[in-house]
Amino acid sequence: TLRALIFDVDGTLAETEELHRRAFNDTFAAEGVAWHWDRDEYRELLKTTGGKERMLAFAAREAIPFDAEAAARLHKIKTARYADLVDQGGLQLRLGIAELIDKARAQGLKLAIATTTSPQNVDRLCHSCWGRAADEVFDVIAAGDQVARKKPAPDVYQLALQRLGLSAEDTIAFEDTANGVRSARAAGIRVVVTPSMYSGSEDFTGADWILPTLSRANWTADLADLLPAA
Ligand code: XBP
Repeated sequence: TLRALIFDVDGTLAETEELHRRAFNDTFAAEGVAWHWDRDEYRELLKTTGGKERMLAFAAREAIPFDAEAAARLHKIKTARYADLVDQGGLQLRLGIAELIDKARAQGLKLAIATTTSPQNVDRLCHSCWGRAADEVFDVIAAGDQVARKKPAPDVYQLALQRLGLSAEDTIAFEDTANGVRSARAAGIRVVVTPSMYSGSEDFTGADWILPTLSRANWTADLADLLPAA
């Protein structure tokens, strides 16, 4: 039986990656780092999950001297900048998310997050989009730095399951990227993909469902039998 829905954040709850990209670029400019990531570059860099890891991967590719300490320092500034950008408003939940979450709640399902980003960023998004703190919207929040290996490793989904006190068969994951699908599947969790602005051309092999959005029309058709009757 289905007992919980587990959501990825970036690209799944909302199209956040342009704000992340801006926060990175603003940080580079403010700190006198001569990097600028345009959309094509960022699409490529998104293959590395996690902001610190992404900067390290970029530096390695460009053979620029850069270490974990430098990444951590810049990332702190980037996270503060991202929070400011989210607080300015303009971020919207993707189509169907608010309704799906309300319906899941009404049916007694638990709600969880399995994300590569930080709990602070999840909280800013929840304040901006729901007007509520993250722990008022979700029962469990499993985040990137709380596990050893980021997506596509299963760690963050395993942590979410552990905190929910459920097994994989009791849950469905919602993702927007190939890395996210691999992570959820590696944890044994069925996964719905809604491709996002940056992930549209990825290979979602392994996904149980691919839906253009989670709008009511899509999930009643495809997920109705998985969601317990009201
Ligand atoms: C999204 C990411 C994140 C964000 C940046 O993964 O890869 O790294 O781009 O977030 P997911 P941080 O959709 O699995 O959450 O800079 O806070 O790491």
